[in-house]
Amino acid sequence: MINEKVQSVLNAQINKEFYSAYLYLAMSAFFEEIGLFGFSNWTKVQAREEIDHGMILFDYIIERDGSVNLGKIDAPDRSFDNPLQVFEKILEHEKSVTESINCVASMSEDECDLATRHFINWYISEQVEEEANVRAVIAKLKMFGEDKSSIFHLDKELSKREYKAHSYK
Ligand code: OFO
Repeated sequence: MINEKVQSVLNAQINKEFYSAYLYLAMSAFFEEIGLFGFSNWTKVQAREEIDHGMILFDYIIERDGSVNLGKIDAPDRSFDNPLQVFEKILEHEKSVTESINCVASMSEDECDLATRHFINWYISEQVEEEANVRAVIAKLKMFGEDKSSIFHLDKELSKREYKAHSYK
């Protein structure tokens, strides 16, 4: 049986992952509306990965003989202006998710739940990768400024991102 405090932070993390999926979907819709279909693809693929992140936590709680408690998912932010502003919001959001994952790690250590401490390492690495990917896009967007042809090429690059199902095992 999983420790109750650990179970509670894992359930809260499921909610955060599904909120992330909602947020990326809202961003994808924004990019679709302004005709940046590659950016739309990138954020839509990320939304699917976030659902995987939530489902991995869901399966893990069940595997540990715990209870999954699904909470309400907040409506996502919809105040988007341009690609740079959206990616800066993504970075800010992912940093908050990283903090939350770190709290799961530290809680599982405090509660001597070493299985969860080991399990959550996958998320710790995933967050490092996600933040780095977003920073790379921000760097390009800052370099390109208002240069429409560079944005067009970046849009093409982001259209190549493909969804691959995530699994931690
Ligand atoms: Fe689940 O990594 Fe982003 O939020």
